[in-house]
Amino acid sequence: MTVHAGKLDATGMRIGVVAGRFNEIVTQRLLDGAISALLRLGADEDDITVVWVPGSFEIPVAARELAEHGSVDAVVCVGAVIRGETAHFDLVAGEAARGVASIHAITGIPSGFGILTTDSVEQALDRAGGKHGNKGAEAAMAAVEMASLLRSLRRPRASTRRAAS
Ligand code: INI
Repeated sequence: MTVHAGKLDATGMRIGVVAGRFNEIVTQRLLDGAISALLRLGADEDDITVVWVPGSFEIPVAARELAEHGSVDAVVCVGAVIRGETAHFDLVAGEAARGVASIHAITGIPSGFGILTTDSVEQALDRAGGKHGNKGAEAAMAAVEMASLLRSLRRPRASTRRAAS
């Protein structure tokens, strides 16, 4: 039996982090959480690229560009979509989620999803370093684990290597 699992080890990884400026009081905290987590997992500060975009709707465009042309092992997306009185919330949240989810399918680079969708700023702050943790940090950890897993899945099997030598 062969079991694969990614490691929470970002040593030597290049990571892109895309942050939406809309609701910046929340997203700056998500970004800080993501960067702290990456450094804690062994990433070098010089290997982290941060990209700011206007809002969550624009996050997938920049994340895809980084994944395709930025020589990164993973991307982490952080944003905050907070419900207002119009359908804008659903449109922005839906497009952001769909766009981020499609990045791996299109580019083969994993993407961590740290875009909050909440009813209030308070709920968002609770999840941006408050009582419910930091979803930016969680997204960064998931991205590192997936990048590590994909490395493992793409490595030729030991038996294949033996046969070839
Ligand atoms: N962008 C967000 O990231 N969060 C929001 O809550 C939000 N709301 O509520 O409107 C939001 N809108 C901006 C959107 O992401 C685009 O930047 C804008 O529509 C321009 O394309």
